[in-house]
Amino acid sequence: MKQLKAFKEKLAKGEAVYGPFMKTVDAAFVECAGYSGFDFVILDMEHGPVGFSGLQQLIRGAEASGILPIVRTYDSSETAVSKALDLGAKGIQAPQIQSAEEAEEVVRVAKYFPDGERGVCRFVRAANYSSTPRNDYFKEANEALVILQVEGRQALDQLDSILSVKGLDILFIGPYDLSQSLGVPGQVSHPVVVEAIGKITEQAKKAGVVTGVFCDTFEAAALWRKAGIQYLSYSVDVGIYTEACTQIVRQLHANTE
Ligand code: 3PY
Ligand code: MG
Repeated sequence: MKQLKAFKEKLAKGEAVYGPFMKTVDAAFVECAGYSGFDFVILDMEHGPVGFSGLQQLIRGAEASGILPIVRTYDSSETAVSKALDLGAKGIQAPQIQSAEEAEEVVRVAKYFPDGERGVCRFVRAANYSSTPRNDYFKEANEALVILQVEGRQALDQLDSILSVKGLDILFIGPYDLSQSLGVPGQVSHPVVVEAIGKITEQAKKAGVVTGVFCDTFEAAALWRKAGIQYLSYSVDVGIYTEACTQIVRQLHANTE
């Protein structure tokens, strides 16, 4: 998929990539994100309602509108990861990784031989239901991104070993869970959270690992971009829609009353 190649090229050049989390189950929202110029969408199975049959429609929407479909898996188990990839996700993002062992396990179930031991089936959507020649498919499939979320205190203590895991493409920082684990739930711009994100970013930079973060303000996006974070997940479809509706209602009242 050319979007995956373009995405990787941007990261290799030190550029930023942008995309929202998606919690809606209608592919139209994914298409809107694609047509508006975002680089990727994160289809959220951890906090959103989508199941696997809905997920494949969202992935089709991403392909139709030329945006890279990444799936945040509901956990880091084998089925959560490999089913998302079987349906055509070009990357998986596993939540709540606390140790190098957990990180290695995600890589193991996300990659085929020789990089891992992902369960093999070539009669899946990702292999065009067997139309893709098998050797091409296994090789292409191993190009999918492995993104791991660190968002707990334990992960901070284990960071160096997590960063050394082979097959990790992007280390993603979840500021909301991180804020809770640091004792200031929801306060994502609290100095202790900002300091922790800064430290993680620096540590990852030293290890040569690309970082990502969630932000829901332009100020946070600018701050973290300046710190060197490249994978910027900006807000959530439902939040973006709510914000737009609120502004429209406010404007209508102001202009018509
Ligand atoms: C967090 O902030 O905890 C995330 O997982 C990002 O959505
Ligand atoms: Mg989280």
